[in-house]
Amino acid sequence: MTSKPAVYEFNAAIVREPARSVVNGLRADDRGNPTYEGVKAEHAAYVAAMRAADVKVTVLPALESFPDSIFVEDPALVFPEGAILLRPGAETRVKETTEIAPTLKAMFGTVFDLPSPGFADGGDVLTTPKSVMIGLSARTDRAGAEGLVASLDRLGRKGEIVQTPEGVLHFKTDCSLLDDVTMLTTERLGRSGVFDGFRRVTIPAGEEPAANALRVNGVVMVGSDYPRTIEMLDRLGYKVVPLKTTEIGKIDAGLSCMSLRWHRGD
Ligand code: CIR
Repeated sequence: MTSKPAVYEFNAAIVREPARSVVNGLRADDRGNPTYEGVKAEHAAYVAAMRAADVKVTVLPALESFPDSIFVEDPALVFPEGAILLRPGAETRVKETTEIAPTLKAMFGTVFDLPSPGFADGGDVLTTPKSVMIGLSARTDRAGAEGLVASLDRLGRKGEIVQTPEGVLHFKTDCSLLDDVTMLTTERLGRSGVFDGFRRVTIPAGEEPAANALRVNGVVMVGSDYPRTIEMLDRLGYKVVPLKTTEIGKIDAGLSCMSLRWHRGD
């Protein structure tokens, strides 16, 4: 008998090539447009790191009409048991769900739609061994979160509604799971008490965007612009893979956003 994979064990992922329009991606504060070439290079390195971590990556073509469509994490959620098509909270992103739906329907036996009404972005959803945490934010409202809890229940998963810190794009902008019991978190999110059942590793002040790291199998992918976070995780014994996120950071993205990941049974 084989044991159940850990929630950070993945053998399959979906990514989407950046479109040239990615330079017009949504952002809260304008620090200048990212360059297309820069985003493309960061995306390519990310895909290579996924493959090096033994993940089979399916690469979808770019969608020029959707500048933020490289961030495939937001329009859907995937689990070994099935997928859930979400309704992103930004108007320009809602139809990304329609674009990714055929791929998910071809790859998963079970695909649910988020019930109406409400909105939910995958960036607000953190799967842990205890529950699937859903952060309320400007993108995920109460109705969307409650609909998602109902969809998760149909997949046999427990949803838990929490709060994303004020002014933070997504719940996972500020946290990531490092292992079964440890959460990497910003000080502001850790302070809220949502991770009281976890061991907490706090991001050094000034490196907050590093919180959107990504544990994949034996490695933790971390933005290479955050040396103190990298050193801290290294000292704690994690095998860190630094990846450049400078360009995607200009449109408020980090490392979880660029893939949908799951453990595919045979
Ligand atoms: C947006 O504002 O929707 C994109 N510019 C960034 C999305 C990042 N996605 C994520 O954190 N899951």
